[in-house]
Amino acid sequence: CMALDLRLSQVRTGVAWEEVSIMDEKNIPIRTYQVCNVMEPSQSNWLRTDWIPRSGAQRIYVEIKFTLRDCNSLPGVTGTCKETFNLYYYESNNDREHYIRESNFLKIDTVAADESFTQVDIGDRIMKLNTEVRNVKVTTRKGFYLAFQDVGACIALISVRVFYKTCPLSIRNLATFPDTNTGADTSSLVEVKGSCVNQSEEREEPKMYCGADGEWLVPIGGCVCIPGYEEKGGACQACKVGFYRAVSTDGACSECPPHSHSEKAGATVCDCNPGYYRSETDPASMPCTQPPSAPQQLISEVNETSVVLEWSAPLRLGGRTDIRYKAGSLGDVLFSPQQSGLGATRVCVSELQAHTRYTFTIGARNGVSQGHTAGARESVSVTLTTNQAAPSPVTSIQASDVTRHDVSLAWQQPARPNGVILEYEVKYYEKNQKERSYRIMKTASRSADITGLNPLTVYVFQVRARTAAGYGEFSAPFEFSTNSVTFLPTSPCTPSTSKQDLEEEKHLNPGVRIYVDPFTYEDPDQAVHEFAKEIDASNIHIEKVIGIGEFGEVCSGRLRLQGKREIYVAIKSLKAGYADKQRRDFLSEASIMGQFDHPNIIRLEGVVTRCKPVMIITEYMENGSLNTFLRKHDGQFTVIQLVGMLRGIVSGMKYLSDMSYVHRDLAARNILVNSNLVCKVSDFGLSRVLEDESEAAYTTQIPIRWTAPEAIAYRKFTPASDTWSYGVVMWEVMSYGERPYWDMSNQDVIKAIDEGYRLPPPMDCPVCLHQLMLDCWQRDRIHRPSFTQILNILDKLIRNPTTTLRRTGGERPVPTLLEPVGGPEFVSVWSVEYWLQAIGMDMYKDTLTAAGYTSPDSLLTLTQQDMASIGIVTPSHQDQILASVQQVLLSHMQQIQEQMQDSMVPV
Ligand code: ACK
Repeated sequence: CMALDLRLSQVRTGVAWEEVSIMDEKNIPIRTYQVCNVMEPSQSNWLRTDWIPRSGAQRIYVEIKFTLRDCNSLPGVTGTCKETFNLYYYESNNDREHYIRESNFLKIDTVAADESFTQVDIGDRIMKLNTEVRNVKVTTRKGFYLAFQDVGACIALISVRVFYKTCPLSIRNLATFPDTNTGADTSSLVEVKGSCVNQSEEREEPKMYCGADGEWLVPIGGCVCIPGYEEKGGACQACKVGFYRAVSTDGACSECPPHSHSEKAGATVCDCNPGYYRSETDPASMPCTQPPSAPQQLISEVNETSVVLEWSAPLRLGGRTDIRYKAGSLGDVLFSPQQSGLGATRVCVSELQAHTRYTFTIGARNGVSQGHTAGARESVSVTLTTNQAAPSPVTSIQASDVTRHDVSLAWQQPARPNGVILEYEVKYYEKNQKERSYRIMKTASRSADITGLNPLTVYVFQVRARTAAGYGEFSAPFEFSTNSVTFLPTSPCTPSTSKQDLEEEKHLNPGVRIYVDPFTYEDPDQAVHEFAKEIDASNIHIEKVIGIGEFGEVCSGRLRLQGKREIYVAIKSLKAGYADKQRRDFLSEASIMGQFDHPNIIRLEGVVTRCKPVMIITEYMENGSLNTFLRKHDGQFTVIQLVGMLRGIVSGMKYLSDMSYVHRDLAARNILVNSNLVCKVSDFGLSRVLEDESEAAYTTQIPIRWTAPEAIAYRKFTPASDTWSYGVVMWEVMSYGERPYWDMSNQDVIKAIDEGYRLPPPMDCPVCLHQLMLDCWQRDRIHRPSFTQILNILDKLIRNPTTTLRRTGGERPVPTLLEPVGGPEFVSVWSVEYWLQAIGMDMYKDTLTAAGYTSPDSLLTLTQQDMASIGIVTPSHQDQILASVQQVLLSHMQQIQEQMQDSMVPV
């Protein structure tokens, strides 16, 4: 309760009230107000207090102590004697009112004496002391006055106490609630918001209600100690050293889990002891743990060219249950169910080479392995040798040179030959005859010329390979139809199809699109309109000349077609005064281009043939031709960007070769680059094919530096000769537009190639890319990779650039001597250094070279003892080197064997 400032001494007396000093029961003098007009009727004697400020209170309490004479105890009193008095109040802002009219006061209550009178000695009288409390709402003014009205009783006011009630400052659920005045009504509840104590945060908004009697009611919500602190006696105290509290919803601080500690009070997490770790997802309550030790008892079971590896769990799991295993091996092998993240202690390895030594490692990892080691080796390994196995099926059969009776087939070596391929067997039969009657042909090379077929007949071809281990499975059936007409002599080597054939082809082989030679049309305009859209010249807006082409100017400009956005285009025009033949040749490019639809082939928008000049409209390539573009930006691209360009080109070339189109002039100058660095194959002019083929005219037209030897020698233009050119484009790209063979003469280039020399790796060119170039430049065209294979290889490099593209052949001065390949020792592109780098053992480069191990042949005799004697002592390193030596030797032996076989097969 809070007392209000009441000064009794200043209570104004009315006419009848007297201020009297008396002694209280302890003989202390007190002042009282008395009245006792019991003999006269109609009494109304008023006594009021000074102004009392209400100090924010809304309901005040008045406690009155008084004595009252029992009318019966007064001798001779008539009916005028009363035993009650009235209590009044009046609210006011004025603290100094002299006169307040009685009618302005509002009555609080009539007060009567209590039953239980207390006896009080006042002077010589024994009185009974009454205590009465009344309350009233005071909300309208700053303060109030109280008044007492006597109506004819005999009263003495001993004391008047005025107070109001508050709910006292209190802390509930870690929230502080301030001292709060109670409400105005006897039933009112005042809502109060609490504030969180130090080092605590709100869990749910803390609230309580202050009741009319000064009691706090209904606590809601509250606060919780922040992490690192715990609740003690309504406050938040820091966790002691060795304890932690991670989240505010936890209970008290907890002792640090095993293998961890906290050095300061107030820890939210305990740090791991040295050598122990926690993974990102481990809760703070979990003990710190360790990486596992190595798996144990690795055993292998070889089944031909697959292996089952089984092992048991490590000795020490490091205190965790999330152990996973990872298998490793050198080379392209297939792990199932997968290579890493293995939950079970078993993995199957397939697609292994037959008769080959492999080393497999099994490593154990858990949630804390990343960046930490268990101190000891975490993996076990096993070395084994696979058994003999038949070759895997032949893939990618391709037909070329199709005539009425003949077809040339070529195919890829099986992905896993599993030994030296002794021969291939081609089985073929007429499709509608099924396999009732078939013919077999055997060949040592990867191609076969099949003759004596019936015209316009669908044949099914299947090929299988044989090694010492026997025959492999047949390839999937490959269907092809012989022609009804023979080819025009003008395009002797382009495997194209006449219009009539195309119709039949579509009928026989729905879904396979083959390029149609526009020269099989009698009317050249019919051909061009079959494949190209005629554009009205008024829709073309020529802006500027950007170059000179074979037939006239090349301009840039804009094209607006109805209902389409305006686009930038390149416009090739045919210069005035042309002959009919030139018009036909010029438009043949559009007839060819119009058949293609691929993101890496320049797109034809249309042609203008109905008015002059005759024009070919193509998409506009902002960066112009690739060779000039690269020269302009010498050294400015990353290897990945360059490989990205090469990938685009090969993707376009694959599309062309799938359509059976042979480009014949693939070179960086005929690749165009747009603003996004997308490369597109262009220049489909047929003129070079159709010109007068007399020897002299012919060779002057052939781009010698880009052309495969067989195409130079006897005009054998095939997808494989395009592959040769692609190798040269790779070299141009990696050397930023350098001229192939620099300033050597054409004759010298032909001679050098014939002698087995090839362009060296450009500066900073990754080894694997130069290797791919060398593959494209294989003398025997059937050994060159197909565009599909090149595309796959580049995709692999792009997907895994750090391990594949990082290795360059070092900085080489350019120009330099060409590198010999295919010399008598067949080892030119192999080096100890690259090999050791590839298997991660480059630290032994000097050791091995110093001991004379510099070629695959020299490694033939290498043994564990040899290695130990020259200082390679770590058993796992010895294993790894030996396993890899086997593989190196095997692939070299195979290569040599193939080259020897090929040299025996007449080309
Ligand atoms: O190297 P460039 O700038 O790119 O010079 C040649 C020139 O015309 C003669 O062929 C350029 N050129 C050809 N076709 C296009 C095209 N579609 N977009 C942009 N430039 C082109 C080529």
